[in-house]
Amino acid sequence: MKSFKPNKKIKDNAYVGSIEKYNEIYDYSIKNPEGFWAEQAERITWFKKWNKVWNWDFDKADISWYEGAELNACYNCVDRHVDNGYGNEIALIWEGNDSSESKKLSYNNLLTEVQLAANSLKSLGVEKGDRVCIYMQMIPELTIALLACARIGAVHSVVFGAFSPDSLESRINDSECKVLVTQDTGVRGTKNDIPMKANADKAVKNTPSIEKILVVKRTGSPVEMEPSRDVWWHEAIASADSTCEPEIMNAEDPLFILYTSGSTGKPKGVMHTTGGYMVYTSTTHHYIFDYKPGEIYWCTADIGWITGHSYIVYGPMANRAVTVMFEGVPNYPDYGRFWEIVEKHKVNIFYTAPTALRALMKEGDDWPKKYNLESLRLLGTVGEPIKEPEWMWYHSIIGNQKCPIVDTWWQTETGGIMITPLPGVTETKPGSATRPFFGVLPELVDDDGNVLEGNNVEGNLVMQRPWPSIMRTVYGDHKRFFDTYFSRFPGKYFSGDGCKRDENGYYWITGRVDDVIIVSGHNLGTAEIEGSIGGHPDVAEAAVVGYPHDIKGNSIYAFVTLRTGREITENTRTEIAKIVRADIGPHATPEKIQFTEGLPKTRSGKIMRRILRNIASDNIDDLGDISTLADPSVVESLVNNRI
Ligand code: 7RM
Repeated sequence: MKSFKPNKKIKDNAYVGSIEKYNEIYDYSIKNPEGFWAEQAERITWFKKWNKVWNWDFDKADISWYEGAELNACYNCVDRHVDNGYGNEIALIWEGNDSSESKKLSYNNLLTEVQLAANSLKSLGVEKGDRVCIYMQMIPELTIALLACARIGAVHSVVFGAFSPDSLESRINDSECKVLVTQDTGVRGTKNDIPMKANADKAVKNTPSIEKILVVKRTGSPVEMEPSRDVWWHEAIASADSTCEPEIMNAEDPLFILYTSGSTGKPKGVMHTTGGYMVYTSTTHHYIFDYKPGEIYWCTADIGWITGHSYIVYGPMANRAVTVMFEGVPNYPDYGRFWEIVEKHKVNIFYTAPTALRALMKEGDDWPKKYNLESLRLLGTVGEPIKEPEWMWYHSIIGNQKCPIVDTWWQTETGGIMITPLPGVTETKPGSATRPFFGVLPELVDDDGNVLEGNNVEGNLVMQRPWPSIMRTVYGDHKRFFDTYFSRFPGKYFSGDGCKRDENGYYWITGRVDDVIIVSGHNLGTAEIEGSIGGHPDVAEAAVVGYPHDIKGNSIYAFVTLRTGREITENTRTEIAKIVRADIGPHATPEKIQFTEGLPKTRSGKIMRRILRNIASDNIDDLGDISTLADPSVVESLVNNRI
């Protein structure tokens, strides 16, 4: 098993630089959680301190942090830095879809813009507690809109800019948003007129709660404006007052809602509150990205996902970081775009998703090698298990073997990173998210809820107690919150993920537990089989699902994408089968292997196995909802080429 120690330079400069120090802080955080989280809360500027650090009862799905305290999230991300004399420092580097376009906003600039936007929202009737839906691409006004909502105590609900009008409509209706913020059209990769306002217009035909639409002019393409309802952002801010005092919010007042698709039924409105979320995102950003003043930090996620909320906006900005925001995609104008941006802005800390790494790795090493990546000192990943080939590529080709990789496990529901290496501490193993962050107490349980003690065990990943940024409820449906997360294993938070703990106590996420296939009584994790298939040198990516089999119960069906330029030969299938047999065993050998140009993925890169399961089982008449796919067109070719 390969493992990689942080080098001396990294260790010597890190906030936590030894395993002894980590153990000491971790033990303290577990023995005295209230003491630990009271101390970490000092990163935040409070208008009033709390009466009690935490209160919780998992049997009622009832959780609160910093009860009685008062703060404002926007004040913490912007005003206080200006008050402390850092107003001229850069807050946001925005990089447009085309490299000719980029912008820098200082904390002073941001304070000005946010106050104007906040007053514009107020003039449209938004009051403390109202919900504001934000449906935009990655432009600076998106960040400004989030902070403006936080400033006036409005609850934002960001809907990822590629969602359809129907998805937007149902999300607006679920939380009864009063105002919708959008833009004329959007640019992303080769798409240069994404019809944002037109989509919004379709959605609001059936959203009685929407009173006003605030429209940012991004491209200048003509859009229809309904004079009694629609207001241009630039006109609203031109007539807005320049000062807007931040609203005093309670620690447990909602900060935002973010919808996440459940395995069944309608999307869940994951609700996060203010105090605990700010403490946890700033603490994790500080220690895990080991952020030092002046460093350039780039998280490539979209703000439409939790990663963007927590690690582009709130965590970094609370820490007065320079945060990069990118409008485009990794392969436009070519596969060197990420690395061009790293070179251009001298990015020090880079945080991305395995799916992006696989897509880039597939195109070969020449793209990254064209650019100077010397500024990089720390790399991170999030979103799905990272497999060894892409981990090694990231480590050697991008990180030049000198950057620690933090493989961060967390969820929309957790609000912040939960299991992760610390850059100055952890000897990393490719594919393992390693150890819990401070204050996090994971446990593995079997399907009957028995605790699996010791090492070399595998089971369901649960949390024994809350952490400050755990979601507080499913908006409008507290019972669903309880049922989804606290009923399967009473008294514990169930993540829905399977996980093993190895001989060193390292955690390895094996994927969603609903991704388990039982073949002849053997529980097989899809992730494990996929990892094995990925060991074939021609394979770029694989997804496996089960389909019914008379004797074995289920058989395995693998969907496989080859690397660019690799051919399917008459031996490819047998070679893949042989590798799986050797790695895992004959029971895990895929019965069917279908080669495909692409896999059905959500826009955040998660494979929608439900669709693949239906194709594999020949249930092609009802594949279920495919509207949330990044590229719904792959489905047709998958169906036509099924075996
Ligand atoms: C942040 C985010 C959550 C699910 C989670 C896992 C999977 C995320 C990792 C990972 C293995 C990781 N939020 N996941 N990070 N699996 N290693 N480092 O992705 O709500 O969109 O997804 O993603 O299954 O439960 S999310």
